[in-house]
Amino acid sequence: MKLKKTNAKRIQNPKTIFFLTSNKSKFKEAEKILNKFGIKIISKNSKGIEIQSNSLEEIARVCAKKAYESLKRPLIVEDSGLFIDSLKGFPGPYSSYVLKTVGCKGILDLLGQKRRRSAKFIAVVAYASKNKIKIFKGVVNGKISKKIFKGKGFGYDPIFIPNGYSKPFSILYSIKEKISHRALAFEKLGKYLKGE
Ligand code: ITT
Repeated sequence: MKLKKTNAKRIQNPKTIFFLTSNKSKFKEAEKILNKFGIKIISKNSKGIEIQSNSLEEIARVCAKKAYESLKRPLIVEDSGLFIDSLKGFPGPYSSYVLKTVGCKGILDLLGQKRRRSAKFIAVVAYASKNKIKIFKGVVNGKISKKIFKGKGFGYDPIFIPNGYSKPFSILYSIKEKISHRALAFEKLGKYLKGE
C-alpha cells in the first residue's frame, strides 16, 4: 500500500489510528470525540472486511482482526445498531441494510401505533494493535418517535428520542455528541489510549 507523504508522517505518531468505515457521519462523530484526547484518526474504506453475524461485538472484533492482519497498523472498527424492544431487537446488526431499504419510514410503519416504543442504540468499538483487540461499548436508551423529525445527523437520528428528552437526536445534535452510544464508546477508547 502506497501512502501519501502527509499520511505517512502522521502514521509515525503512535496516537494516529486508522478508522475503517464507509460512513462519513460516524467518522466525524468519532473524530470530534478522540480529538479531545489528542488522538488523530484517518478514514479508510472498510469494503471487503465486513462479516455477517447477530453480534455487534463479533462483527467489530473479527473485522478489526482481519484488517490488522493486512494493514499491520493500529486501527478501529465500529459496529453499531438500533435495537427496538417490541421488535425483539430488530433491526440490530442489520440496521445499515434496513436503513438503505425501508428507511426510517419503514421502521415507523412496522411499529404502527404500538405504545411500547422503547429502543436503544449500541456501538461496539474494536481497537486492534499489536497482539491485541480491545472492545469498548456504548449504549443509549430511548424510544422511537411517532413521526420523522428533520434536522441534522444521519441514519435513525430523525426517529430516536433519548430518555429524558422530547426531541430526537436529529434535533438535539449537540446533546447527541455527549450522550450517544458512539460518544460513550469512543470516550472509553480515548481514556484507554491515553493510558496506553
Ligand atoms: P461501516 O460499517 O462502514 O462503518 P455502516 O453505516 O454500514 O458503516 P454499521 O454497519 O455499523 O455502519 O451500521 C450501523 C447503522 O446503524 C448505520 O448505518 C445507521 O443506519 C445506524 N446508526 C448507527 N449509529 C447511528 C447514529 O448515531 N445515528 C443514527 N443512526 C445510527
